Amino acid sequence: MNKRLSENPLLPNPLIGDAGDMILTAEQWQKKRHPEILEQFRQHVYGRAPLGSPHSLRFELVDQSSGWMDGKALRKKVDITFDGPRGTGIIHLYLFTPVNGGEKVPAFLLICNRDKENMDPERKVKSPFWPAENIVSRGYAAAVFHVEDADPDFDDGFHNGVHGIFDPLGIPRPVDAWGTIAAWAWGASRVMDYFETDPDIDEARVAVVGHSRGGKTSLWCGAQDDRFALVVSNDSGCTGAAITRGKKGETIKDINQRFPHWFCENYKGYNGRDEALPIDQHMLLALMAPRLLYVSSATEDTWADPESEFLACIHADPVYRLFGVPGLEADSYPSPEFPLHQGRIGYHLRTGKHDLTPYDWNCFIDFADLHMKG
Ligand code: GTR
Repeated sequence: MNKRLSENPLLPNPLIGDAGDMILTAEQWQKKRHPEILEQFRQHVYGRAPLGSPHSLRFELVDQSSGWMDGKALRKKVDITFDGPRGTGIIHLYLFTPVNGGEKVPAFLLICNRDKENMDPERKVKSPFWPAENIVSRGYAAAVFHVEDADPDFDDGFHNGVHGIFDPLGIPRPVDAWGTIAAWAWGASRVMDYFETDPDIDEARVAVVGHSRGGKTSLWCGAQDDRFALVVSNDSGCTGAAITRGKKGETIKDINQRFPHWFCENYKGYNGRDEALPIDQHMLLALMAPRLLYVSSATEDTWADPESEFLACIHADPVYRLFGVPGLEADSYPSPEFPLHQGRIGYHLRTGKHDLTPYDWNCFIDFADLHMKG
């Protein structure tokens, strides 16, 4: 393995606690180190959601119909509604489940950050971004919601979306208040709340998938919500799967300047000062251990920096080993189209541009078949 990929003396060690203590057992990790790292990401990067599942949360099945996908799928449309002190919000979930004689099925939930036509519930548009027919044909439910239902993706001073509904009025916004990525992650967890009530879904085998800004979101969601058995990040790059220290392409400063609403205010204090952060993104990945994690990159996606995404997997691996399971099984940086699927961290590099493609989806499903179906 080349030097850049195997060593970086500046990287914080996930297995050394805040007080300098060595973490030697899975139990110490779970009880002490996991909460410490999660707290640091809340405080310095993504911000703190003011609540988990609201008491007001309710699910309305607005459509249930059969005969979809040549009779092989059932479609549900579910409105996931919540009230806060300053309004009501609705996440519109679309769900196709394979017809299989009543057995609960595992599911892939996509956090959709692209145009809504990519998630067409009528299936007039069959976008490769969400290949629902393929997902269903392989025995998984295909679920999707749009990020905009949780929070529109622009900087409005946090007045719209779930920030506007739940944030207290009349006090200055805390420097660690939740940003937009945290709001989207909160939305994905509310979908999991729904899955726990759906008799067709095996809630113990649900994957959350996101591309790019959606991939940053799936990682932050999975880090906080261990009900997700598999967390998939595609081309998530800066403040997603990619190690920040030594990263090529997008930097903390770039991302905070272009998307000032994505992270908490504190994160802007690290513009040009990556090394001052007490954490790095391999520690975010390590928060999934020993659950399943999948990171994918594309050769031309230099803004995200594929090597730094791979590097994060390498440096998350020791935490998986603490649990007695393999994390990333790799001797070297893989060639394109040579997916690494043996450990509990999967990785592949795809030839091509920044995108979420049928190749990527097939790899995620192959990985799920291997680890989640047995
Ligand atoms: C880019 C941003 C990336 C990535 C991407 C996307 O402009 O710099 O961090 O999130 O958008 O979401 O497609």
